Amino acid sequence: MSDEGYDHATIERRWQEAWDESNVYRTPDDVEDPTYVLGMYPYPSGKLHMGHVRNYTITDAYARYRRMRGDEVLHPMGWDAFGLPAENAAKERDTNPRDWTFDCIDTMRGQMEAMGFGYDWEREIATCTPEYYRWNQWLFSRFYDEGLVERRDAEVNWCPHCETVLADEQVEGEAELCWRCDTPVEQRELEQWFLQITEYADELLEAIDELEGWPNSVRQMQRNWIGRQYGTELEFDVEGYGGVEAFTTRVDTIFGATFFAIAPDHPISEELAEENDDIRHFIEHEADPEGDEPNGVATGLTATNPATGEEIPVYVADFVLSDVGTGALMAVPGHDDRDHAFATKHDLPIEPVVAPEPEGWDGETVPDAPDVSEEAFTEDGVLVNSGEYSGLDSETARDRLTEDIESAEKATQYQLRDWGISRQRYWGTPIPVVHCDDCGPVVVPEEDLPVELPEFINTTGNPLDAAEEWKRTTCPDCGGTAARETDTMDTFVDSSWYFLRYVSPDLDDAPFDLERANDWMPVDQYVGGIEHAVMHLLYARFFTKVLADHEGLEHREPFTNLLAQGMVQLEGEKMSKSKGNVVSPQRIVEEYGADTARLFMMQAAQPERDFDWSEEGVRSTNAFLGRLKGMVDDFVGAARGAAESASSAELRSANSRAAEPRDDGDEPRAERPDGADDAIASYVEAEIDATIAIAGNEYDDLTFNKALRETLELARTLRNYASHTEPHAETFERGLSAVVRLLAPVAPHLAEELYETLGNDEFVVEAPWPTARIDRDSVEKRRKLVENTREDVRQIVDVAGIEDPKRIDVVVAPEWKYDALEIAIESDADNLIGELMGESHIREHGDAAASYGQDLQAEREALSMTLGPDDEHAALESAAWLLEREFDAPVRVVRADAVDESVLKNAEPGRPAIEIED
Ligand code: ANZ
Ligand code: ZN
Repeated sequence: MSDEGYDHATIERRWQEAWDESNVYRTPDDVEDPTYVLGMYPYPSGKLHMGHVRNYTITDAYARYRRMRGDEVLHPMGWDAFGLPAENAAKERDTNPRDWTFDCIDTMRGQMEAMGFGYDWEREIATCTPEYYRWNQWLFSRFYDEGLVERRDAEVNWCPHCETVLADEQVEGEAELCWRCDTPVEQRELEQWFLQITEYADELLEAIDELEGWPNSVRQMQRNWIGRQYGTELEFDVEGYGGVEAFTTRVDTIFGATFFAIAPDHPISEELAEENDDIRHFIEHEADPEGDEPNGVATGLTATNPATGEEIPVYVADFVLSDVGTGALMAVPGHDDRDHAFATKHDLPIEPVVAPEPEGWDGETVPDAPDVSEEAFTEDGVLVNSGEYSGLDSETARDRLTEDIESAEKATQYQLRDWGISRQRYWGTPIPVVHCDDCGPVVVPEEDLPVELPEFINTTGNPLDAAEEWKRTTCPDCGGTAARETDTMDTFVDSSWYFLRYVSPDLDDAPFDLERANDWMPVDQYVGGIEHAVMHLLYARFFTKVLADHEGLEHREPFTNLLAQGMVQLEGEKMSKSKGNVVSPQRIVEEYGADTARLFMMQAAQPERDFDWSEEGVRSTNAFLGRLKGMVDDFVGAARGAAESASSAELRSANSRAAEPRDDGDEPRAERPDGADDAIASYVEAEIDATIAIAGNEYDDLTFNKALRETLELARTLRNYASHTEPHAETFERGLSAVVRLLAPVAPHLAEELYETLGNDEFVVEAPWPTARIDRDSVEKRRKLVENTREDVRQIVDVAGIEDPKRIDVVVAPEWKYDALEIAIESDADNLIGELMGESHIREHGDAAASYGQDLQAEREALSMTLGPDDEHAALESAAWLLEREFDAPVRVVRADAVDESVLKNAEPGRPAIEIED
């Protein structure tokens, strides 16, 4: 421990026990619509890392803040407890995933408690318990009943290392690596279970517009992921196959379609491959949909262009994807880059049929065709070489052609695919299906749920496949022999509704209490990593919509506000085990305490930003907390000593008032002692108000770093105050109490300790948030006024070369100028001066009024309201001592009526006149 540190271990343990005993974080079931604050639940890997600590400090600080503001708060925690690593760990350690997982959970729960996170542990959930996952199964069967589940053969991403199917989203980068183990992913054909999220594509897309509490980046990522496109579906006649459907967004280019292309796994390609060796070879060995170059092979067939009647060759090409559109396209090399590359390679014609719209185009003349031999022209423009359609703009041409071509219809395409949830792994929710020899796949009836996992078997393949006895069952429909489905669910199913389970974690006849969920949902503030921007958040939105449509949930979106927290880095790099640059939260907590770790993190950067871990920063945060404790201890010690010996009325009141919790709202302004200290005390009072006003605002926005900057600044002001003069006890105590409470959401243990030291006998977590006697806007105006005034004095002293000022007068502008300013801001009259002169109390100031009016007119766009003359006077008065100290001269703050007009000329609202006596 450093010299400046404090006994954090004792203090933190003490308050954790006290909170625990009083159950302060409990949210009773009968509470009405609590503020629901939620951090994305962790995978129980066994150790809390800094990313977790940051995530959960943000949610915890916000939850505590809302509590102090008087809200009921719901702040639960649980475990995303299924998943591959447990299975791998169990194999390595010769144990089973369940024991390993619960060991990890116990360790991590302990670490969370050591961090002082205030959770309602009675609502804890772990998704790997049958009590939880039975509801995954129940939801699966409800989705099935509603026609939202499908089983089909599908090409799947297969990780040969993990021996499992991966969702598209779990395949990373150009190199297509498994997100868990970085092994290159292969393709396999398997029977898979799908949840039909595409049924909700439109709503999932359109409702994004209303998610105003979400970061724009996440909203855009979801839009892109859904990828809705409007286009046209139309048929090309292929000899021997009849009309083959193609999808295009650019039917306006149809006159330039010089070949037709189908996907390698298009039914026609597969049929052709049976007889044609070249095609089979291409499909099996050459086709590479992810390759940089488009590859393909001619089929020898031709297709008829429905617009021109022309015969064009048909190719099997790997850049045509079977699950996009119809798996077939008309290729227009003149206007599409991939088609251009392909045509160049295969020596196919490249025709220009759209020209850039000429400048000042009359809407009719057909422009010259562009040269597309080297490069495609890919934008909209004006049609050329397109028969009767030449001279139309692209958009009009698309409408016309879609109408005129017989087989053409408007069509919408999505990038979004149905969600394949089958995983060939053990440690997940068994998909509640049995395969009957006679009936085929049958969903397990509700009364037979849960389908519990059998004991773990350590094998190389899927342990469920090896659990022979478990697999053998009877068909719920016909009673015949049947085998259980051995696939388990993608763990994203678990996290798609866990936020609903917290509402009623022990309920055993439904996944969640509907009435309470309707009252408590949606989550008011959700916090988690940006890596979940697409999958988790989209799936959770999907589930919420299905539950709204079929289970009576009255909310269609799960998360009102979302914060995507940035990364904790070390020397500019993400902390990660593989890079070996991990700072252990446990060590930091042991060495400096949880409060230091929390405060350092929240102070270091805005929650959304990445930031660099700094041991230096941690130490100085720790030193700050130590000094704060010293300051509170000293103050209370001195107050007690003074009260005992001298029974000073003022100090006695400081102590007795502190003994009972109070509401700052009706707190009397501290009586000021006489003399020079008077002004300083009132300045400090104003700073206390300013800090409370700003910090509260920043906490509302979750910009903890800014709230804390202000709070730490106030602590510094108090320390300076105490070293500069004998502080006015009541002011000083109010300041300390404010600092302690403003810090409480972030450094809760020390805040409890100090709040107690200050004589309170309630928990600071349940204390009222301090109230300011001024709003933030006024604070900022006041600060600006004081700053500008100090700067002006410096300038004058400098420019006039005054070495030793004898006296400084600060002259507040006359009231009529404030009125004139207000009129100038509010008026939209062209003739502002005329309007001002229409006011007799302004007009009576003659030339001065005219000249000020001209100033206002000149700056009219940039004007903003200042404080009123009385507030400006008070603000300057309370800051006068700052000037006195800086220039070592007496300072007078003077009202306009006390000086003559010549001095007043320079005094404006927000900018007092300054007179310096040399
Ligand atoms: C003709 C055309 C002309 C196209 C043109 C584009 C430009 P993007 O590119 O995102 O707008 N397409 C259709 N089905 C496809 C499939 N199964 N696999 C790969 N590509 C396919 O997507 C729409 C375009 O992608 C479609 O419009 C089609 O090419 C191609 F100057 O048709 B277009
Ligand atoms: Zn059967």
